[in-house]
Amino acid sequence: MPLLFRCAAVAGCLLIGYSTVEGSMLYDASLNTSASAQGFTLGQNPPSGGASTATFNSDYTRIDSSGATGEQIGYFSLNPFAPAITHPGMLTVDAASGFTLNFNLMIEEESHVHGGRAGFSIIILDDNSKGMEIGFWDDEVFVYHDDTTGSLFTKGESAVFDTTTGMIDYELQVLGSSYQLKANGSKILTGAVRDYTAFSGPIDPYEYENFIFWGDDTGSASSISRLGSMEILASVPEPGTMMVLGGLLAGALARRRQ
Ligand SMILES: [Ca+2]
Ligand SMILES: [Ca+2]
Repeated sequence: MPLLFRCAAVAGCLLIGYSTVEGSMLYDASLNTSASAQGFTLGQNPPSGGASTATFNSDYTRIDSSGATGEQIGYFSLNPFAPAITHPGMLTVDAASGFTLNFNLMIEEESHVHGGRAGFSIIILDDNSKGMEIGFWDDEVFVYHDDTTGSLFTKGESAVFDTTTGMIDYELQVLGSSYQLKANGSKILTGAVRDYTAFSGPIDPYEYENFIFWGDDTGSASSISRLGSMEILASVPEPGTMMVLGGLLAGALARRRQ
């Protein structure tokens, strides 16, 4: 519900910096088409001949990199070889105004060569390349440090959490300089929004803007995962956002309808 209308229900409330919320479903397994058909780009390393697979049905996309830990496989919201090719449903998101990523995920199994990597990750970056990379083990969820909260891509805050019990609804909320991650409605992680741009490489996805990745992005871990859906919600600040309800609100509503 747009915050404007939620606020409007409270007589006499003061509108300070109100915003509307825009939502976009980026992947919906029930459509029974691949995530590629729905706008994501599948990336694999090696590009061909690997053992890892991505398959889909009407309940989830299943990514299996368990046969080759050194391989990487996952879905990008933009084509890493042609970043102008983006998921048509991706929104402009900004931590300052706030955004939420909802996803429905089960980890069937995960293994890692060392304790600093996860075989399944979700990356989301805003329009300033700020955001989060969240790693999923079978029994733990954690956020990777950037170069200011710790050593780059080492394990940051973490929660002991069983990711294998079924399809779990995760909600990642980012607002300002902090985030929180909920699993089936319960908060499991909170901390600082990260900036991973210190990373450098021939492909440097951490520089991307309005970017999402999900899958196995490391040569040091593997997983089998099921992703049922992914939705992005972005708060959009309205201009002229300080007014008292009354005639000013009526005017604002009239303008919004134009
Ligand atoms: Ca891997
Ligand atoms: Ca960089």
